[in-house]
Amino acid sequence: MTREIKQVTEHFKTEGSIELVKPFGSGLINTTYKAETKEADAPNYLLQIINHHVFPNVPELTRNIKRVTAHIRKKLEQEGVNDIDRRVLTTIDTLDGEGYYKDHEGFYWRMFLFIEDARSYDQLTNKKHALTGGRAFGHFQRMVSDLPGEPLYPVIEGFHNTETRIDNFIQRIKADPVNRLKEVTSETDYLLERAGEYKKIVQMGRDGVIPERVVHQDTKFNNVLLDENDNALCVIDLDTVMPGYVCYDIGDAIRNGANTGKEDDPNLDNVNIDMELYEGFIKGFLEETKDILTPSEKETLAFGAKLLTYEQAVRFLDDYIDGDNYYKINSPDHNLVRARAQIKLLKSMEQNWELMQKIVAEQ
Ligand code: ADP
Ligand code: GN1
Ligand code: MG
Repeated sequence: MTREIKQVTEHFKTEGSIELVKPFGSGLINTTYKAETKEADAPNYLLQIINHHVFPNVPELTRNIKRVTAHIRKKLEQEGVNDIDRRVLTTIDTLDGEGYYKDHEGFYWRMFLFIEDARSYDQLTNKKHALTGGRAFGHFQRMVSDLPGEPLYPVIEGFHNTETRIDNFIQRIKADPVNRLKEVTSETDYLLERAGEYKKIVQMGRDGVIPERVVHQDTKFNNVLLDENDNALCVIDLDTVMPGYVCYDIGDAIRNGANTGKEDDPNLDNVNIDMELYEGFIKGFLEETKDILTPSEKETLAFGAKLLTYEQAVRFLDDYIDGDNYYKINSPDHNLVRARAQIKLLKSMEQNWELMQKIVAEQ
């Protein structure tokens, strides 16, 4: 395997000679490797197999990422920022000048410059992390808010469209393809009772109450690279950057980051919203974005946290009922454990809802 992967790297315009390729990171969608070069003065690289089932149109996905990274790079240059290669992803082309390489088995590969001395955390370990995460995603939002040209390609149609997510979920429940519905009726009931409430954002967009923007849409804290002092370097994992609503980004950052437990915590007593971390994310995000958001958008931020948690519960449970075709799993009931943890987190947010709104209003 390693020899074959090394051969893949030969199709890219790299400096130095790659001597080691090893698995890297903990994402649920793509497969990531670090490719290390022999020479001390040659950079290392990050190599990924793009999940072609999740992202069917790799050329358009690649074009989106190139447009976004080129725009951010230009702005950082104009601002005179040092160390730009650590502040934005650098895409590496193939020898044919393409942004990806398709191998003989049909796998799509891509490469970035490896950002050295950076780290990312699957879980926050202190309060400052929340402020840092909020600022990082807010800064990203500010950088891409004036991306010129045609809208980005919708790489996953309806990605955070709760209306279609719920419709698909209902179809899945009806089909019950692997006979798992009987185990999960209390969870499906809980989610379907709330379906009406969670169609609100898509409706507000359709009515023109909130604008569509370029948004990241996968704002897990491990998608922020931090330096050795835990200051944010750059936002990564740009596959889902496409048109959407701003509450998706802060909402998913809180869903993922302001949880006292893990995303897949089997012990639901561990899972609650941490209101201090919540406040950190909101403060950091608004510090960066308050001048560009409309009053109506600001009003959707707290709701975004509930919305993305609701949606993620639907997505994990949908995948469980479907027989686990989407997310990588580590045990047969992993998606169910994940869905239950998201439902517990949502219940905790429902209990803290007044305070969640108050914190946004006070900024
Ligand atoms: P996934 O979609 O599977 O989450 P990511 O693009 O987030 O994949 O990459 C997985 C992990 O690899 C990240 O969490 C981060 O730790 C690391 N990583 C990604 N890009 C870089 C980079 N350019 N330099 C250094 N580390 C990176
Ligand atoms: C996936 O790729 P990764 O692991 O950062 C998923 C997100 C989910 C997340 C849940 C393209 O993110 O939407 O919120 O898992 N990405 C895609 O952990 O579906
Ligand atoms: Mg990631």
